[in-house]
Amino acid sequence: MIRCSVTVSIVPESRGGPFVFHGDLASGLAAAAAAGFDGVEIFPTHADDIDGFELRRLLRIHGLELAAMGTGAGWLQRKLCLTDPDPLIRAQAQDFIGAIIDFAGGHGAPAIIGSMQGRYGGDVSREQALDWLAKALEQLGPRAHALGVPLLYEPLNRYETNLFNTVDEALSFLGQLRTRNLRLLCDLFHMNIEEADIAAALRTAGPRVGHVHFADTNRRAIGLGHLDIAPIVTALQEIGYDGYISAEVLPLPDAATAASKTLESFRILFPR
Ligand code: LER
Ligand code: MN
Repeated sequence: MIRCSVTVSIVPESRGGPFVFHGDLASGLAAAAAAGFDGVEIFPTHADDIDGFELRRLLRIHGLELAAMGTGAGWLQRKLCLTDPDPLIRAQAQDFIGAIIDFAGGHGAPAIIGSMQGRYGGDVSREQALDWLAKALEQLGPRAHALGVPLLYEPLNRYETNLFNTVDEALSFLGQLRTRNLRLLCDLFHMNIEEADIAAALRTAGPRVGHVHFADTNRRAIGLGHLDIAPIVTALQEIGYDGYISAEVLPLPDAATAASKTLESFRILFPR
C-alpha cells in the first residue's frame, strides 16, 4: 500500500528549504500525526543528535512510521560530500552517512543520499568523482543491507549536481555496482526539470524506485503547481510501487496548508 509521509527538519540552516515542518521532533511529529500522515521523513543534524528511545516513543504515541532519513545536513552544515577532493572530507562524509544509515535502519527506514553526492569540477574529473562515489556506495549499500533496508540514491536537477540528473543515467551507474541494495529516490520536483517524460522514467526504473518525493513544479504541495500528476500516478500503480510518497515541499503558503493540501491530493490520487 502506498503511504504518505511528510518532511520534518531539525536543521536550523534548512529553513527556507523544502521541509514542511521545522524545529523540534516532538512538535514536528505531533503536527504530522494531527494532519493525518502515515509517516515522517526526518532531516537530522547528525545521527547522534537524535535520541533513539525518544524517537521510538514519539513514533509509537503518534502512530507514525519513520519513512526515511535525509543526510543533507552533512553538506549544509559541515560541507561534507562523497566526491570532495580531500580524502579526509570524503571519509567524514561516509562516516556521517553511515551513522544515519545505522540509526534509520534501526527504525526500519532507509537513509537518503542526495546533496551528499557532491559534484565534479576544478581538479576533480567526472570519472574521478564517479569512482569515489561508487567506492562509497559499495561500502554504504551493504551496511544498509545488513540492517534489512535499502539505501536511497537521489538524482538531483542540474543546479544541484552535475553527476546524474536523470533516472536513466543513475540506473546505468547503479547497475555497474556490485551492491544491489541501492534504490532510486525519484523526486518529482527534480524530474520535472530533467526528465522528458516523468511517467516513462518511473516505468523504466520499475522495482528500482525506492522512495518518491511528492512535490509540484514549484516545489509546493501537489496541487499547488501545474504538474500533470495523473500519468505519474498511473505509472506508479503499473510498476507496483508500494513505498512512501513523501512531501518534500516548501512550507508555503504555510506548513499547515502544505500538509493538508498534500494529504488532500494524496487521498484523491491514491484512494484506499
Ligand atoms: C533532497 O531530497 C533534495 O531533493 C535536494 O534538492 C536537496 O534539498
Ligand atoms: Mn528530494
